[in-house]
Amino acid sequence: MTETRSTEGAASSVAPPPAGNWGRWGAEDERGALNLIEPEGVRAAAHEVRTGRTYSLALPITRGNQPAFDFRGSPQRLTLVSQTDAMYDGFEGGGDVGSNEDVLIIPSHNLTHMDALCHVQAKGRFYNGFPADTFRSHTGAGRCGIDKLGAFATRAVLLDLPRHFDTPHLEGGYRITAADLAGCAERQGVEVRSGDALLVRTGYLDEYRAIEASGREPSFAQPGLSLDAVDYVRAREISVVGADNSAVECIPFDDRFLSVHIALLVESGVPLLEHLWLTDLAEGMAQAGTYSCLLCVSPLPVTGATGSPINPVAIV
Ligand code: UVW
Repeated sequence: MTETRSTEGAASSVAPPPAGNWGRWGAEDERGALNLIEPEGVRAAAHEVRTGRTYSLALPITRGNQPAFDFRGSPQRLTLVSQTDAMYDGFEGGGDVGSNEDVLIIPSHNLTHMDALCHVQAKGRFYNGFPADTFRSHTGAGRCGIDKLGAFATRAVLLDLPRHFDTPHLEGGYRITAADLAGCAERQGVEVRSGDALLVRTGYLDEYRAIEASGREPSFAQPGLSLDAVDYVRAREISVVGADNSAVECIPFDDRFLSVHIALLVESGVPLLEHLWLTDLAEGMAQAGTYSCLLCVSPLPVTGATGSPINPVAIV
């Protein structure tokens, strides 16, 4: 189907990329592969809960000792008012009462976060062919902002690659292939279904923590999905991909700069969840003898934002 759009985000002429999802859910769609999550699938996902154990997949939001690209800076928790400010003194009985409040400053692509479909553009286009110049400094994303994705719940499958390969973590730069994912799923005895979230554990965060604790400098290279693994995601109609590394994809990048971001976010409309803490979940799932669960994710509805901190909750 050939779609048309102008530079204002309305219709002119743009051909969808091959093997992508442009136009699949309509010319105005900004939710991409999250459309694959049907109410029936959510009801079925609730039945995935076996033990009732709940796992937060978020890293602590602190100023230091966390993986972050330098240009993004650290999150800041700044005290706005504190109980020692005596700010209630003028109120009747207020002299005995105090309160504490913060201001939070958090780079939206630091720590555990969700990438909106406007996070990356290729050849001047976002997902579904929306022009990249619909993004403005003042108002943010005119199209495909994080507010357009919204909260979701779905069945999730965890693929624990270090366990599959019997190693503490995959090596920096390792390119995870479709065969790796398929082999891991088969070994774990789990089926991946249309609309599922795919959670990929590489062991990167465990390695990062060990290196940090030893005082050494963590490597820039990270294990992650290769372009070949994108075929696995597309073929199984996965709605969202998350991983315990910084960019879901491998670093150095496969083939070209941000190639997997382009293939998933831009071409396929598949949102990404990054810096997920998957180690406790993997342990709990191994004990429970299951690799599927209910996953609930709620990005902050910041209008026009390119991403959002998240605290994903997996219920096994
Ligand atoms: C990039 O990799 C550019 O950003 P993120 O880590 O949010 O995917």
